[in-house]
Amino acid sequence: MKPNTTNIRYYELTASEFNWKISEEKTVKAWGFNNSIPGPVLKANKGDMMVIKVKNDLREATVVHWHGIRLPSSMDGTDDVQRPIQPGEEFEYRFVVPDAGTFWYHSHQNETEQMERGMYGALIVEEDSNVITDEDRIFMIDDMKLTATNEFKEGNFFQRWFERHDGREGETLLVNGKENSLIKMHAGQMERWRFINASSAKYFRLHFEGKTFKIIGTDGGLLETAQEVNEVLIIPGERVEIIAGPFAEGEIFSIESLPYNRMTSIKPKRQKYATVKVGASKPSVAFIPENLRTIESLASHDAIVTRKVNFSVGPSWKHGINFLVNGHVHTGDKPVNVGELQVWEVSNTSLMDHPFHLHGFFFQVLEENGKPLDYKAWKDTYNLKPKSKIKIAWIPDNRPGRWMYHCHILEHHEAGMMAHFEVVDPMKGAMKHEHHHHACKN
Ligand SMILES: [Cu+2]
Repeated sequence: MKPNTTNIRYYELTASEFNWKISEEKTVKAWGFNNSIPGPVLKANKGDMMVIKVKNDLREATVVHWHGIRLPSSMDGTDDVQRPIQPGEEFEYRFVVPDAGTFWYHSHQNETEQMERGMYGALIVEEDSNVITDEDRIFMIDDMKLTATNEFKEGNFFQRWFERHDGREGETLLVNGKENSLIKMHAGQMERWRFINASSAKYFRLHFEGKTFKIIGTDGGLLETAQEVNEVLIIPGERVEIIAGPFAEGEIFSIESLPYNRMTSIKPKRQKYATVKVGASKPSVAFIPENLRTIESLASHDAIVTRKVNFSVGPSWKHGINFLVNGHVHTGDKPVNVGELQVWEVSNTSLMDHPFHLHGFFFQVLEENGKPLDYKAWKDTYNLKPKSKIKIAWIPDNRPGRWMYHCHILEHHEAGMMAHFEVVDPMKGAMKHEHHHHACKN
C-alpha cells in the first residue's frame, strides 16, 4: 500500500562549465548539470512532487525547462514565466508529475549554445503498469559540431548563415555523452530502451541494422499496443520507448541512424552511434501485455478546426531568411480558455521539416494531410513535413498562465519560429470583474 501523502523527490542541479571526456581522443569544455553530460537522471513515481533546486554557476543566465511535464505555468522554465537564473543565483522548481513516461530537462536560455554544450538530462516517471522488462535503459541522443581542436567555434559568416538555416549538426555522435559506446546485454532478454533526442537539429532515424524491435511508448507514455518495426524516426525533442530483444548470444549490431532528408543543405547520411554486443543468455522475467493501456480519443478525425497555425519561412533584410509562425517572428497567438477542446490545424508551408513542440500539454494527432494515423499516442513534439499539415486535439486543463509552442530545431526557434499564448480561466476573469464591482459599491 502506498501512503496517502505525496512523496517528495528532492534533487539539486548545478549548472557549470567543466571538462567532459567524450572519448579517449576528445575532451570538450562542456556546460552541463552536476559535471556530467547528460545531467543526472531524475526519477519519480507518477503523482510524486518533485523539488529541484537549480544553482547557476555559469557566467551567463539560464532557465531549465521540463519537457513534456504537465506542470504549472510558473514552473515551465522559460523566460516568459520566470526571471532567468542569474550567475550565482538559485531557483527552486516544485511540481507534481501527473503522467508516467520518458521526459527530459534542458536549458531554455541561449539554447543554441547551452544545449549544444550539454545542458540536458532525463526525467523518468514510472507507471503502475504491467510492463516488466529485464532491464531499463536510457539513450540520450546528441551530436556536437566541434573544431579540429574539439572546441565549439561559431564559424565564419557563411557557416553561421547555414547553421541558422539548417540547424546545427555535427560529426561527434553521442549516446549519453559518449562517442562509440558499447552496450552489453544478455541473450534471451527483453529490455526497455528509452530514446530521447537531445540534439539541436538531427533527425535520428533509429535502426539496428534491420533487426526488428517494438515501439511501446512515446512522448506522453505508453501506446495502446506495441508496434513492431525495424526503424523509427525520432525528431529533436521527441521520445520513443522500445522493447529490444530477445537476441541470440554472439550477436553484434550497431545502433545507427538511417539517412533522413529534411530538405536542407546537409547531406543525409547513415551514421553509427553505438554498438550492442549480446553475451551469454540469462533467463528472462519480461512480460509485455497485449494491451498496454487505453488512450481515450479527444475528438474524431473530422472534428471542426478551432484554430489555424502556420509554420513558414520568409525573406528577411537582415538574415536573408526568417523562420515564422503565422507570418511573424517570436509572435503571440490568441489565448485559449481552460476546459475548451482545441482542434488546431498546424501547417508547414515551407520546403523543410520542422519539429512542432507544445509546452505543458499533450496533444493527439487526429490527421496528417487528411489521413488518420496508424495508432493513438499522446504527443508534445511532432514532425511537420515540408508542405504538409496536421490536425491536433488538446485540452487546456486548469493550468492558466503563459505557454508557448515552437520549432524544436534550436536555431529555428531562436530565429523566431515560435509563438507565446495564454491559457485563461474565464470564470476567474468573471470573478475578478465582480470583485471590482463590489469595490465600487463600497
Ligand atoms: Cu524548424
